[in-house]
Amino acid sequence: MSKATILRDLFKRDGFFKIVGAHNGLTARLVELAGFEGIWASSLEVSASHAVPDANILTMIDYLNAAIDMNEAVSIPIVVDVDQGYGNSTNVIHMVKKFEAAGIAGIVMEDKLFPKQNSLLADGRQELASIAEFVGKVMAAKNAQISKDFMVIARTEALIAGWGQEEAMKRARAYVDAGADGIMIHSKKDTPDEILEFVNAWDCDVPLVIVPTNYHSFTEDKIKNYPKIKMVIYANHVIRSAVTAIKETLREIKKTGGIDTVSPKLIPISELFELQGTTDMKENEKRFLMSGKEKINVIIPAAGAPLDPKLREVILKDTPVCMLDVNGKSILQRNVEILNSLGISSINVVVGYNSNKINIEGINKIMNTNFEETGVLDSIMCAEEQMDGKTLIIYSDILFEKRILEGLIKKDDDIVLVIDSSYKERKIDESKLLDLVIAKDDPAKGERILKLEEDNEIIKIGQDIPKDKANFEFVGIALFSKKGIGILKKFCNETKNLNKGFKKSDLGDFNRIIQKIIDEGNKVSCFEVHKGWTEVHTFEDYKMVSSIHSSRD
Ligand code: SPV
Ligand code: MG
Repeated sequence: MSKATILRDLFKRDGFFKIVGAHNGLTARLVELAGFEGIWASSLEVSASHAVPDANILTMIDYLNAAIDMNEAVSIPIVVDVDQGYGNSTNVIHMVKKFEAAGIAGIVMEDKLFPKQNSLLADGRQELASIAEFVGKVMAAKNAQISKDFMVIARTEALIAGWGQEEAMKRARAYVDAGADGIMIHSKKDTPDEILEFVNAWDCDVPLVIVPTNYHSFTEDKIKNYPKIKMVIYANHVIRSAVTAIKETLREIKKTGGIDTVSPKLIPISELFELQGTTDMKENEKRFLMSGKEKINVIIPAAGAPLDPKLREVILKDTPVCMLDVNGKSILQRNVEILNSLGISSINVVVGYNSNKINIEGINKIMNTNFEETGVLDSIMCAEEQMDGKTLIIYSDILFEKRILEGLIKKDDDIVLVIDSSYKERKIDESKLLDLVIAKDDPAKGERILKLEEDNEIIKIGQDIPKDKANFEFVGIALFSKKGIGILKKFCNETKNLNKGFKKSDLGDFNRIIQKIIDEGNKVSCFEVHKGWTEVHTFEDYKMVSSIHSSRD
């Protein structure tokens, strides 16, 4: 339902309803939270909040922007005080177009001349437009609106200007004839007498609106006796109470020489955060920002010497595998670029063998001095300090497509391994040891797939799994939540403590520790891919990736 319809329905209800003046999103929200039915986008409040007089000094755009802020902050309708429409009928047409398009429920337009001055100003210049001119403006406004429910309420300032009851009545009737959806009758007297005289004489079937700022003793228990009054505006009490509170706070800070005594009297900062929609923002962050933009630490174990003699002797010489040049760019450089493009910049590379050859900008090198005697898991654990939150472990000798990481980091399971269902299709050297996986569910048949939602999990992982039993291969990429990385660290440290005099790969390989984690009842989830990655262990692997990766990427 549009806010214009909601406003119209409020006018159809029995009795009257109250709207309260506000000047920005926050004050409008406070009005809604207090349970009022609508917002009065008061020209007095908005201009005062800019510290300028309420005298058409701000422009239509200033009032429109303030109204938009208020409208976006609340779910109740906004009735905008549009002064005299900021000009003649031509300005009115443009004004209605703008305010209606912004979702404003209705406007109150007054029959004063431009520039107007506030109605309550003691010596204010209260010059009225001719009836004919203002009738033209009401007709222009009604003609300009698009939806049938947008409300144009005409405000006569005849009593404010001292032109008397008869003039007020003549004007109000003429504005109704011009199509006004309501009449606001305003008075600056300190009793409701002249308003009541008007209300009692009112005989049109169009609702009345009042603003009892000066005749404030006319409270709701009295207003209810006048059924022609349908909307009551408490026009400026929000900004006046704000000024009262601000002055008091400033006075106390000045007087006591600090904020110690005043702080407990104020709303906690947490309440301010809540008021400005921070909870919603955090919720949205979880839903729509990549992994809630939780920082991801990357560990790349790259300490070992290359295993394949042909690769080492012919191509690498004394370079670590991660620095292997694949068409003009090293494996590590390519992977760092993918990580950076996903906003991941905390990249820790555990180095050992010819560590001086690993020179890439934007990485943190961590030394595994014992690299000759230890394995991949020991290298990972060299970065234990860096594993203090969500952690991505990536083997140093693999190339992969960006989409794999893009999908993986959206998962929020505690431990997720990337597994590939294509290994059976690949031509593989029989002697090559693969990190095979038995997952609970088989891969889906058919085309290249990338399953994000399925809840598959790993049952077994290891190089000793019979090839015909396995349904996937571990790619060498694993993601751990803060809790998940805690589990990995706990298992590694327990293993170390068990083996006193711990040395040379006692920790076992990564697969073994994952298997242990599973065996002790922890869930290890998976992110399934079909191709899109390759490892570079051998000279043959190198020839293959060189033919795929061009120097352009
Ligand atoms: C306003 O709140 O800006 C009004 C009401 O127009 S009054 O200030 O009484 O004129
Ligand atoms: Mg006003």
